[in-house]
Amino acid sequence: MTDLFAASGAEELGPGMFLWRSALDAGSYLRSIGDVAQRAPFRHMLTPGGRRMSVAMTNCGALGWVSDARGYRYADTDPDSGQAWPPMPERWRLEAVRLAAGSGFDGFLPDACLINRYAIGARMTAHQDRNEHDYSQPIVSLSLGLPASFAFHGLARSGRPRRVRLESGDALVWGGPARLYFHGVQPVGPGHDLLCGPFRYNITFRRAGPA
Ligand code: MD3
Ligand code: FE
Repeated sequence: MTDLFAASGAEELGPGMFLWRSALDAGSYLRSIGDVAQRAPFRHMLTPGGRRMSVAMTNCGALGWVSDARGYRYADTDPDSGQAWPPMPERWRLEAVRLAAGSGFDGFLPDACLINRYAIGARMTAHQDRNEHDYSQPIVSLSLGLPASFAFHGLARSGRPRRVRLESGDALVWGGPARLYFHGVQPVGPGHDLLCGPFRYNITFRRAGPA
């Protein structure tokens, strides 16, 4: 923990990685997730290899992350409806920009917001996020509902990862040298969250398109 960020409440896990504990009002986020999901329902996408992802996903914002037999990419319409993704709530965007700036990343311009829903047992294997144009822009992630063990490596997937338990209301900012780190989520354990029931939600804000 650096003194600079200790004062503002973030823990610097490593260069470019900032953890903000209890930074969010989970209830208000959950309501907005419901609004997005009414227009763009959660769905289990297929990996390029044809496997059904255990995490259910949807998106809001100008661009949304999609996966299918053709690969991983960002799309400006929901492939299930042919419609534009629902707009990114302005309060979400402002919060993401504020968290990025508070972590040392001024000028964050998110145009994509991926919403992950983990039922009990759902997980995300280690991967890099590299479908975005500009790796100088950070990724801001918000966790709601059931806790999960988040695991991260460095620029290679090798070796034993470091682990962080993410709880409802926590925010993570990844930029600079950490932007291309391998990371994943261990299977979510059984439990019940007062707001989110048997689910964990993760919202990630990204700059996906060109500046
Ligand atoms: C580190 N989501 O959607 S969020 C993803 O909890 C994703 O659902 C996880 O990985 C989740 O791609 C982790 C934290 C996170 C997001 C993006 C990163 C960490 C990151 C990009 C680079 C390095
Ligand atoms: Fe990721």
